[in-house]
Amino acid sequence: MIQRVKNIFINSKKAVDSIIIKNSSTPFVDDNFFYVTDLEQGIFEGSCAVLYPDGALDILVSELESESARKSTAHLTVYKKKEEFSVLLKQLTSSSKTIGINASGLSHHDFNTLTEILPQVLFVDVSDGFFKTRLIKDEQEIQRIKKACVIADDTMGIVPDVLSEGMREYELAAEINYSLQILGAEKPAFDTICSFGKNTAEPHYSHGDVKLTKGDLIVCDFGACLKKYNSDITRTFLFGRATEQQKEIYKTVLQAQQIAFDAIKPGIIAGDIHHAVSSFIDSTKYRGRFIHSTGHSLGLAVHDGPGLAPENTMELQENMILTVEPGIYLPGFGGVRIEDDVLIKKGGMELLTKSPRIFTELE
Ligand SMILES: [Mn+2]
Repeated sequence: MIQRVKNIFINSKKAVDSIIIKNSSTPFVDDNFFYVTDLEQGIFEGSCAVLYPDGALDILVSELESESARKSTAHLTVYKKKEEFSVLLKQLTSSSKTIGINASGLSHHDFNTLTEILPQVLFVDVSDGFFKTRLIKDEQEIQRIKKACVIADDTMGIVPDVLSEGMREYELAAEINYSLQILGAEKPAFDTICSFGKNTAEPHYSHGDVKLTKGDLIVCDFGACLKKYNSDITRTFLFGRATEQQKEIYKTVLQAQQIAFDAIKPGIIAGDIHHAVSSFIDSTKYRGRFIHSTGHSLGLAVHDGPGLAPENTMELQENMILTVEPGIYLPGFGGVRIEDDVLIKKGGMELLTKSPRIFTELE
């Protein structure tokens, strides 16, 4: 993990003597703590990591997490009482005058605590160093995300078999979550989305008690979390026979996704991919009905950083992993979204999720 730590310093615009990652209570535990320690288990509330420009890493954890922490190659210091935490953190950072923090992942309360413990230190936000480093995945990260994608694909495969008339959205969500976990995921990557009928017009609807009826569009959007890395996939099915309009919307979304796939390669500006997709949808009668970004970066967090968003001027680079997920949403009628995860490679991309993308009418 030495290289990850070094890269965070290299990718930060501001030079600092060391960097502190400080976790609060869940859900305010910084993913970057797991990024630098490579710990796959544990919660690590209140824990702290100190990073040095040469790639060295200290972690400061409570006794509760000490056994889990030993699985990291980082140099470990254990504190028993809260007062000890301050003393030990002072020792670890004694030669640092300027210390970087991840302002995007540090609570205001914890920032105040740090300034109280280290009153002489100048704290500088180096969150750019974290997110730039995490955008480019190393081999271990790619392998974990690929495995998380296989679990998501295998789970998508069970959806047609478990659907039945009158089934409720939460029942389908439960089947999906069970499948993810029985196939080896630690947990669903996020609150599984299963929407039926007109609820499919709400992109972030999770699931409710609506019953499945003939003619419904079905949107399933979920992912697997494996060793803290995530996949994210969406498929839209049709229960019964599709109308011409449902078929047309689906075809339009599928074409929009293909436009992105054909354009994605290193050197292309992320925002340009989004504009190609959205201007295609806007050239059809569904103008204005694509209401979110084309995709996001994927990794330790499901929304791991900027992706194929309209304002994103970053160039795509090899070993980025992004989602590609165009959709069309008609309030009161329904929506269609198709989402896949892609790895940017030399000259193009590799599709990591492989579930069929044809419009499936299920009886
Ligand atoms: Mn997504």
